[in-house]
Amino acid sequence: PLEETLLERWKSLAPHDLASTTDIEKSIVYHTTYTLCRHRYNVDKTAMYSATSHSVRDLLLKEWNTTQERLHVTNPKRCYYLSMEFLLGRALDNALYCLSTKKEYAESVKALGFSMEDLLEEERDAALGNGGLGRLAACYVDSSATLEYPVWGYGLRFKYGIFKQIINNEGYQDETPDYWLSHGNPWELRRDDIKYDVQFYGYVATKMNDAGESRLSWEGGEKMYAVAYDMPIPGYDTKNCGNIRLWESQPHNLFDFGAFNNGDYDKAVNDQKRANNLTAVLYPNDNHDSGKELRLKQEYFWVSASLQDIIRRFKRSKRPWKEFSDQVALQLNDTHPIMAIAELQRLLVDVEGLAWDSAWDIVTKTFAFTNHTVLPEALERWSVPLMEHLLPRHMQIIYDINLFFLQKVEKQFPGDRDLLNQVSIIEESQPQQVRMAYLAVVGSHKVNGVAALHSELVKKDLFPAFIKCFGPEKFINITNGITPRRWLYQANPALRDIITETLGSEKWVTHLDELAQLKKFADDKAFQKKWMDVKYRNKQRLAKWISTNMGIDVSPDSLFDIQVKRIHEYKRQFLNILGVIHRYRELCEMNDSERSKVTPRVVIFGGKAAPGYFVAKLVIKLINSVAKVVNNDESIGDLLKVVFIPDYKVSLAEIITPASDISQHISTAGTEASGTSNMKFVLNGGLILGTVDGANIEIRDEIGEENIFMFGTLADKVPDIRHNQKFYGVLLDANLQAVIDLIESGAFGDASIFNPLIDTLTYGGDYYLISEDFDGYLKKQTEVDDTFRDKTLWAKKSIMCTAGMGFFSSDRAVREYADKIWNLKPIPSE
Ligand code: CBF
Repeated sequence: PLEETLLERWKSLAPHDLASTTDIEKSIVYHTTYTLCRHRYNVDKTAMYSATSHSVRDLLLKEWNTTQERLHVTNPKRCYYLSMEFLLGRALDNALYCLSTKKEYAESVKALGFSMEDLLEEERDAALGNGGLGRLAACYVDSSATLEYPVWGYGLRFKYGIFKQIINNEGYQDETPDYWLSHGNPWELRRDDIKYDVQFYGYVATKMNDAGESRLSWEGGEKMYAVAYDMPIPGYDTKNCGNIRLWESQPHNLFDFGAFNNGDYDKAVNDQKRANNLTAVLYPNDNHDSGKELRLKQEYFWVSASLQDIIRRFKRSKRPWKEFSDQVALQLNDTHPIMAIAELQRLLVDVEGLAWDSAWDIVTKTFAFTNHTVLPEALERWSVPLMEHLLPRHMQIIYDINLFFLQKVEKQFPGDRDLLNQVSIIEESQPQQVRMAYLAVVGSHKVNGVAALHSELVKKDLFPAFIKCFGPEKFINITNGITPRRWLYQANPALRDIITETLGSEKWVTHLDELAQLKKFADDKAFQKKWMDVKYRNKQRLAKWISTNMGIDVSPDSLFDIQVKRIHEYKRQFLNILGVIHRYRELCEMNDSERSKVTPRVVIFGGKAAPGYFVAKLVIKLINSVAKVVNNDESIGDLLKVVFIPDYKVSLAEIITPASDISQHISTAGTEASGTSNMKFVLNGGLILGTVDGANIEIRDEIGEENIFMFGTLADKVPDIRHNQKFYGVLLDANLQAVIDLIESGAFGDASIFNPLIDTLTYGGDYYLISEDFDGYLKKQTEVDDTFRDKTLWAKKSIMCTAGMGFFSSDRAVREYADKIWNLKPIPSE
């Protein structure tokens, strides 16, 4: 460390704020010249975006540094959010809003000959995630930074994020790599000084330590470096700045000179290739475990580097090990980071020399686990032989954790063999499997679900035997939330402005409950008009996007009905498109007078299917085949249009979400843990059509059941219906049968293509209960049409929707985590 007098000198020389637009212009020109090395005759939009981002980044880094200094001095307890995915989207607009400097930057950019809107469009989405889980992590780091909680995210720096989706001429999904880093990334900082060894394979040996005791030690195998990249996360209206630390894999030996000298050029760079592969791609599965060795390697690489980094920081505090959990909280975002439990135990016992029990006490007080799904196919299990091969010492540790846990259970419930089987971390299958979620329950002090119904199902269906062992208190609910900054303030400027004008301040941006005051304006005709004008403008914006990018003209006077999310059987986009075909069939049979009474609709879909998920990809194909027929049927005109927006991502969601009249959240009851897009749509004054599932239920409770269209089987009835279907077969709803007949007639092209999809309704039972729910769905859709024709009623409902959404702020959710799980206090920046 520098001497006191030198420190003062450094402080006096610290860069100043950019006080005027001239300062901002100078800073942009500086970065164009020196960071990008571009001459003023050679500045295009991409360069200008980059220079502007570097300039904004300077402001952020200043806050980042003062935040770190503050944390260094106060040394508070910190929380680390371990998430395989952070679906951040674009950074520039968000940073400008958080720093309250968008207006000044827009003026400066204009003065330099560019437009801010154009520059914002230059930015590639940071798409390091698949769907809800990754976007939730992004909302939580935003809220943590805004609320000044000392929280860091830890993840992986994937060179290619989620693939880019292309819809080919036949209407199928194709995938191409997402080269999101090809123009550089101004929002990250590579930290060459922060790197750790991560080991794989090898064997376990017994060694003597300095005190002459024998210790197990992991030897041999392969090593890689994990190199840190930091992404500053701005808080809104605060000088606090959060951070996400992402790891990139690097080879230990960059170049094998021996091999090179022997003429084996491929071998000379072999290590480099292997290492680079490790963090190259994000697995594109949502709610599905792929069970691949590379995935396990990624998971271990990430948690090992993160824990080494966290331990290094802890050691700097010079506190004794027994205080580790007073200093550190670790949140496991779903099953992907669970190996961290075994890794922390290994680091404490094998490397730091703690006794097993002391180490385990620390581990269980430090970790907490969030479950995001009850779908069995998403709960990771790793085969014991694979684990023994890749992580031999961890496998021993897991066996020991299991043994000691089962011994305790046996003591508590003597002779209960069934219970032992039910809670064992090792599944006795061929080959044996490690049940990662069970390891998480045993190794954490709290387990939470992400919406009220889901948290009940976690207790009832996933971990019932563990309730017996640990009691119910270990299992809690924290309903998800979304950040109002990105999902209203930034995505919907027109609505933002009338809310602020009506409420008289911007307090709602950080205190979302304030929106409740809008209720008193719900019947006010003038306010309703303003409100619906905003919705109309947002629909125009989306219509323009669709026309420019897809060549399809849709009318903003129609009802915009949107379903955007990952394509998955449980989310039932299939039900939606079957409903569209039913609507088309009815339209075709109507005379002109009947047609004149119809509410015109634009049905918009968007979402990616995992590349190996055949049925989901077939749903995309069906949607596009139906769209082709319906959109080209001149007799139908604007009464029905179908649009599949390709490559759905965060930046598109920012345009799509504010434009919905209705959005669909129609999962089979009990399958969608929470959903968060439902919250985004309602926050933006969109009504929803949904099943009694996930957070839909709590949204209904907050906004009032008269403001939501709900239908469908209840979760507790689902098992019986499935059971009956097995015995008696599926009785297809008559309207549904007519729809299927139409598909099978070839009305949407070669019908045989769709056979595997139609078979999911009949062969072996209609697992997702589409037939069961079809009639209720159609009836609700009719109710939607009728209600939409009553403009005053619709406007009132729309206002009531936004007004009731205070609870769903991620600020509330993060506070709950901090209070109920992390025991964390904010560290004020001023
Ligand atoms: O909790 C966040 C989201 O996570 C998922 O996307 C997931 O990946 N398991 C769930 O499917 C969503 O219901 C949930 O909102």
